[in-house]
Amino acid sequence: MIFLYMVGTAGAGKSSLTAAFHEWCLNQEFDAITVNLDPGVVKLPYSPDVDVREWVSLNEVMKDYNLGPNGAQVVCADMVALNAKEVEERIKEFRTDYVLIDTPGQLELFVFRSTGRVIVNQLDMNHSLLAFMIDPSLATTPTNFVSQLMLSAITQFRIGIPLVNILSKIDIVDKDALSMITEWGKNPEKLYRDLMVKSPSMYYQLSEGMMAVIREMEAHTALIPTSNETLEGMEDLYTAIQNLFMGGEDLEKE
Ligand SMILES: Nc1nc2c(ncn2[C@@H]2O[C@H](COP(=O)(O)OP(=O)(O)OP(=O)(O)O)[C@@H](O)[C@H]2O)c(=O)[nH]1
Ligand SMILES: [Mg+2]
Repeated sequence: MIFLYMVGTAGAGKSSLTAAFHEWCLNQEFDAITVNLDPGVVKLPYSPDVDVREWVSLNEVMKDYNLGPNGAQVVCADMVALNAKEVEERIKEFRTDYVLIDTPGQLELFVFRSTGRVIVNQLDMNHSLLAFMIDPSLATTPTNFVSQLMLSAITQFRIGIPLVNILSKIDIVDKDALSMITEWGKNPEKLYRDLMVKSPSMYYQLSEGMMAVIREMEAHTALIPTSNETLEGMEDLYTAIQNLFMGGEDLEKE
C-alpha cells in the first residue's frame, strides 16, 4: 500500500487532485481509494472511501466547545490525531494499492501541529509521499515561487518523508507564465538570477539563504505540472511514485 498525501495552501487544488488522480487510477485499472482528512469540509469533488468526518465534525466541536471556526479547526486537528488508529483500521480494510489522502485547507494544521506526523507514522512512514500543490497564482514572480518552495521545504522537514512539488491548474495558466514557472522548477540558477534582479538589496542575504535551501532540496527538480480538469500530468505523478517506491517497476506488474 502506498500513501499519497495532498498538501498545500488553501484552494491549491488538493481535493480536486484527489478526485482527478483517483479517476485516472481507476481508468488505468489501478486499485486506489480516497480518504478525506478535513473535518470541516462541506462539499467534496469525490465520494471518500474513508472520511474523518465519521469521527470528528467541525460543527460539533464549534458547538460543544463554543469556538469559532479557526479555533475549532485546531481542536479538530488534535482529535484527528487521536483517531489515527481508527482511520488506519478503516483504510486497511480496503487492501488497496494506492491510498489518496486529502488534507485540510489550512496547511498549518497538518504540517505545524502534530496531526500530520501522527497520521503518517500510524499509516506507513516508509511507503508515503507528499504531493505539495503549488497554486500557479502564487508562483508567477520569483519571490512568490521561492516562497512556495520554502513552504514545501518546511513541509518535508516537518513530516520527514519524500515530497514531489506539483504545479496545479495548468489549464488556466497563461502559456508564457507556465513555461517560466516550469523553467524555474528545472533550473535553480535561472530562478536565482531572476530573484536577485527583483530582490531589494537589503534582502540579498535572505534570498541567498533561501536559494541555498532550494538547491539542497531533492524535490526542486520534480515540479510536476498538472490539471485536474484535463488530467494532464497524472501519468507523470504516477511515474514519480513508481520511481520512488518501485525503482521504476510498475506495481501492477509485480
Ligand atoms: N481550472 C482548474 N481549476 C481547478 C483545478 N484544480 C482545482 N481547481 C479549482 O480550484 C478551486 C479549489 O480547488 P480545491 O480542489 O477545492 O482546492 P483545495 O486545495 O482542496 O481547497 P481547500 O481544501 O479549501 O484548501 C476549485 O474551484 C476548483 O474547481 C484545475 O486543475 N483546473
Ligand atoms: Mg480541499
